[in-house]
Amino acid sequence: MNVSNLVDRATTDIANAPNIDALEQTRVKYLGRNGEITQLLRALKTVSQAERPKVGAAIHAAKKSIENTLSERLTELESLRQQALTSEAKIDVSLSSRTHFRGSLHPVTHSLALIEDILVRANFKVAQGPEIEDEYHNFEALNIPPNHPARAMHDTFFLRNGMVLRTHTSPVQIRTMEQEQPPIRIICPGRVYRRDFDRTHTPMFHQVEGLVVDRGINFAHLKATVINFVEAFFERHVEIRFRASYFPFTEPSAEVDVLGESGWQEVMGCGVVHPNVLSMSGIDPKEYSGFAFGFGADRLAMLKYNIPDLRMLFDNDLRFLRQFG
Ligand code: 2U9
Repeated sequence: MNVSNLVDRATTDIANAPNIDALEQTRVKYLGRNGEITQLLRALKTVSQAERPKVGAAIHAAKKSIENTLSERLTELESLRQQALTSEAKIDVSLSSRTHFRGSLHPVTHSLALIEDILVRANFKVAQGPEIEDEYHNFEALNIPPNHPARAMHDTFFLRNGMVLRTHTSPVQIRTMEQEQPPIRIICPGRVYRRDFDRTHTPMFHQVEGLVVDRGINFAHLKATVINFVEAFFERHVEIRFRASYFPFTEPSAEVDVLGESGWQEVMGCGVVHPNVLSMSGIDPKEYSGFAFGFGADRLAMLKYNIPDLRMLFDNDLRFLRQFG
């Protein structure tokens, strides 16, 4: 039984193992269940009593030695593998990075947030209501009876169940007046729908309407509110004119124009709430009066950012939208 020869062979095998898998096979060859060292240990019982301690010690020393050599080679092979992996994954730190864009608010979302911020700071509360309305709240309660020509002007989307897509957010104000007595000071932002599609009209747009009802409210309160709002929104001094107009739900009524680069631009409508509108919703017009205004937030965004075509706001063209980051 030549133990030292066995250790020499094991040492050579271990040194020649090219990788971790081969090394494991070498370990099994010598130390595994049927490995050479294991077999020697098993054969120990055939050795004479006198020789057994000496031979046993020699085999155990050989086993220890092979174990140490294996463990050293394993460390070596692992570090070689690590080196190979690192040099394979070549990272070129001089390569320029891919361009990526940070998201931003849609110009209409941004304008709506700005509008709400200005008016909430002016002590208006935000009120909301359904986009599918009955004709009473969308028309009749606003002093627009059936067959009134103003109904045709609204280009209404009618639903098969007799409801309509609201053509303005005014029904939200009606619902508020039905439930609350003055003082009322609300704005109603939201989506509205009209059958209309060209450079300055889209079938869905975002309206913001305001309503103030209290004792002694008059046109002067309306004027001050509108002027302060418009200048806060455009963030500059603005030439403003109030041009007499007509709406069924306000009397007197006016449209508001601002002076832009291409002359006067209409930005909103407004007026003193018609007494019929107050009384239909349960508010006594002899005790209270109110003013109201309404505008398209999309249209205001268009003017603020010099957008030539309202439809651009709904195309979702990233080349357009990225300009508002
Ligand atoms: C109640 C009473 C009165 C809201 C008003 C306007 C004038 C108006 C248009 C502007 C452009 C709609 O978006 S647009 O097409 N709006 O001109 N809106 S006064 O008056 C109300 C609303 C509710 C109870």
